[in-house]
Amino acid sequence: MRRCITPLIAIALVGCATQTPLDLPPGEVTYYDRNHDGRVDFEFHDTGGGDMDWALADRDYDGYYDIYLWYGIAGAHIDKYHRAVPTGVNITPGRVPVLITDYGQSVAIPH
Ligand SMILES: [Ca+2]
Repeated sequence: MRRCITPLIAIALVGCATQTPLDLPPGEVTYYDRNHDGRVDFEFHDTGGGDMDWALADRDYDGYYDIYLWYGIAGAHIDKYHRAVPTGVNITPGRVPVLITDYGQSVAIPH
């Protein structure tokens, strides 16, 4: 019986895990160049609902996203993420459409 319970608990825990960008609806995607070096470093996904929007941010401008942000009513959930930033996409001029981006790189990202 114990062997049956352990896999069920594991499945239940996975089911409760936070959604990753792969699970989230892509919505309308816009790209930003925050440090004006010509390379994308912030990708915003507008899903049409304020509590479902999400974004990817390259915190150190090395060409790879470092975190994803999932916006909710009480702020943003931030977690690690690693993927090369896209090339050949249209960069939207101006500031990103959200206030919370990466907290100015001053907040530790959970492991
Ligand atoms: Ca950039």
